[in-house]
Amino acid sequence: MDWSEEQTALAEELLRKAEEFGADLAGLVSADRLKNGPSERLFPKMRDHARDHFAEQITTGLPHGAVKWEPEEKTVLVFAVSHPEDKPEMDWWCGEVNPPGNKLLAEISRKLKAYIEEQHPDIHVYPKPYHVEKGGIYLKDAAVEAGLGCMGRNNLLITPEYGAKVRLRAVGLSVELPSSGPVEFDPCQSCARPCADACPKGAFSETVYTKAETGLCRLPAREGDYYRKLCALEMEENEKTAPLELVLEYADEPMPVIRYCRACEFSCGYRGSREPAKADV
Ligand code: B12
Ligand code: SF4
Ligand code: SF4
Repeated sequence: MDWSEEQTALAEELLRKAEEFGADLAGLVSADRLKNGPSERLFPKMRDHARDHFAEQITTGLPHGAVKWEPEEKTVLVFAVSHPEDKPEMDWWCGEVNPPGNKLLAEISRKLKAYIEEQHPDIHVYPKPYHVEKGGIYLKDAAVEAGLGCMGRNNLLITPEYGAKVRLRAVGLSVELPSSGPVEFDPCQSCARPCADACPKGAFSETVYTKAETGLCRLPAREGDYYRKLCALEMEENEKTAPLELVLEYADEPMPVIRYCRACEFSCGYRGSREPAKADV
């Protein structure tokens, strides 16, 4: 497609704004490119839907795993916030309190919506919730297609700047804009895969899906060897064993602080260009 000067300028403006509002990385991708993408297509074929309590939260009225799109959504702006190893609290759940990293992501979405609706009132903005079951999208697929990085052998988005240590969010836009991806980047090609060895549940030790069986060439952890059920088991244990701690910022009573496993993320051998060297962490 040939893009007008206005479309190109608007794309640049919105990406710049996302960064001004706190995103460390941002990209654009056409909604059509994401519809019925690899994650959505695999979902009904999954060996078991671990943590199926997500299914209880379906508010879209669609089958579990299906993505709800508004008819006028044309482009997705997907952004990332760095979650460095030396700020683990960005990812902690204190009781029911949203982790600080999650709050920041939601705030960026809100600011983008307010800004776009004020400056470009003809554009509708659809902030995407975290859960696909509640109207969200598959964020890693979107980030790869928008050029933020690639899918790693740890089944996480790996970005050139921050490795896998990012969290994602997106807003849908009712305007066609040029896509910013995908990019040529693959740190896994020449890597011994320490991420897989680091998993406390051995979630990468078995081929769960094959191209032949699923008809898909994009599989979890690329080769189909990420087993969601085992990973989810670890998450459940993290919840059950969360220590009671006093976090004065949130309450004056001790509450459980859940630190979900990040071993496959922290053990990734790739160090992003904007990350400090390991010794400095
Ligand atoms: C449900 C969920 C979970 C569940 C199930 C995970 C799963 N993968 O099935 C549980 C609770 C187990 C979980 C665990 C974790 N999660 Co989680 N999770 C989600 C959620 C809400 C949906 C993911 C999902 O259901 N995917 C569906 C399945 C079918 O897809 P999949 O296993 O990822 O496999 C697909 C990709 O690999 C893709 N793919 C492979 N190659 C290629 C190539 C291309 C070009 C493309 C387009 C796609 C593609 O195709 C596969 C399907 O065939 C997303 C948020 C969101 N809305 O997207 C966060 C999300 C994926 N989780 C995230 C994180 C960080 C984690 C954990 C580290 C825990 C933690 N501390 O937060 C672990 C990591 C597990 C891992 N190594 O994959 C981040 C990932 C950030 C990143 N850098 O990638 C996300 C995006 C949330 C966020 N706030 O940013 N998660
Ligand atoms: S988050 Fe933990 S349990 Fe899940 S795949 Fe990664 S290392 Fe394994
Ligand atoms: S440890 Fe190596 S194989 Fe695993 S995600 Fe990082 S770069 Fe890829």
